[in-house]
Amino acid sequence: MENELLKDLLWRGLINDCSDLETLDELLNSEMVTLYCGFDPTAESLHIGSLLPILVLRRFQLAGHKVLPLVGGATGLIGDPSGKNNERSLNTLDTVLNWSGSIKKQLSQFLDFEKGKNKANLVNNYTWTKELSIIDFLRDVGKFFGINYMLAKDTIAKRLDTGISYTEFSYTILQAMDFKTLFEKYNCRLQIGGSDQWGNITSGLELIRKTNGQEAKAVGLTFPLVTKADGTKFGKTAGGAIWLDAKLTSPYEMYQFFLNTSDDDVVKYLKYFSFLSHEEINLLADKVISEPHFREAQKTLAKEVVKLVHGEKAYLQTVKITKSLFSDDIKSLNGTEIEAGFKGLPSVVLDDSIQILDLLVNLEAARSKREAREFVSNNSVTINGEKINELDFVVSKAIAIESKYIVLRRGKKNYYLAKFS
Ligand code: 383
Repeated sequence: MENELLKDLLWRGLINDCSDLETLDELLNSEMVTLYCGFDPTAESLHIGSLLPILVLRRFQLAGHKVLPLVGGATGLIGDPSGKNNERSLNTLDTVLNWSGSIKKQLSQFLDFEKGKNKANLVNNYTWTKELSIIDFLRDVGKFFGINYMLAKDTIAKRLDTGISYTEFSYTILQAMDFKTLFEKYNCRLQIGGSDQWGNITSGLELIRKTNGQEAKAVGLTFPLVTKADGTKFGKTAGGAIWLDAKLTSPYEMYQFFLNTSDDDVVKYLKYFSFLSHEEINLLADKVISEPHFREAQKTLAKEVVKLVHGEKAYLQTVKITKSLFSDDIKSLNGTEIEAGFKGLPSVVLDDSIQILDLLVNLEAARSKREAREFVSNNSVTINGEKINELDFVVSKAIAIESKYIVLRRGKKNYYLAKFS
């Protein structure tokens, strides 16, 4: 292997499968290669699972190649059976077009659409799929897909028992058409995706080979799906999925998510999700072994990802929230920071001033007033960082941050949030 980018991807563990590594190596070394990766609009935001593919696109762009992120306006209306055990429910055209818009915005954040001859170009398969007639589709495309060939595809084979509709069965042909369309329109030679996309990517290679001739050289490349050493699913937390949209997952939450990475996973994730050099990552890998308690690798990972996804400013704010919470300096936080730092914690809305003992019970920080009394007398309750030891203390708007936020801590680390309406 000659190509520096491929060597880097290999080192980072980002190559799972390639239809023709030799050709790809040659291509990447000799020209600016146009490549694509597709994202189906299945929610209003992309989630952490899409971050790896986006960053791989970014690696290709930084190496001088031309990337075409594709929004699946059409395929999002059909539903990819890959990796799914059940038939998906269909979303309306309005919803999918709406989601396509927000996904387009999110993708723009990671790739350069403005400068240079390799500036990224966003495409949407709705453009070429929406006007295709059923007769043309069956005659011009369907003929190239043998039923046996399709049934042998992993994602389809796996669904034969539980059932698969003709709709989802056809999905792979739509994705194949995309590859062929981009190949012809933009000389797009490479499709990348997670390993779950192998079947769809090879469908495209098959269609191009059959319709554009033997010398039409197109290549498919997949990277592994992100896994966790303990076997649980990456990207899911008790609070739900980790989204790339700051309104759905705050930068602080994302920071905490990566900070919690286990020692067994952290080096792998640094390779996947950061643009740090091999030397920097090797150094951090050594520290995971020699001084794991400092968690420097985890801190670096969390910092790098939050900076990539949300920017430097959001990262600094995250650090501020983390420090303030750690030192109980709640009063230095503003409302937005409190919302970010305490999202998902038990909370109540207050209409009026309330006695501390009642608040403890309301928040379920104490099981009874008697227990609440015990906590206060034991000095184990703070409000906005200040110890409360009067049993008849009244929590009012006047002491709330921005006249709204009351952060209650019981014991060392049980936090609760009350908000004045
Ligand atoms: C649609 C039309 C194309 C090419 C690709 C597509 C989308 C593709 C798909 N991808 C997943 C998605 O949209 O479903 N059929 O959520 C995920 N991708 C990437 C990557 C991944 C895949 O967006 O493995 C994770 O993120 O390929 O599951 O012409």
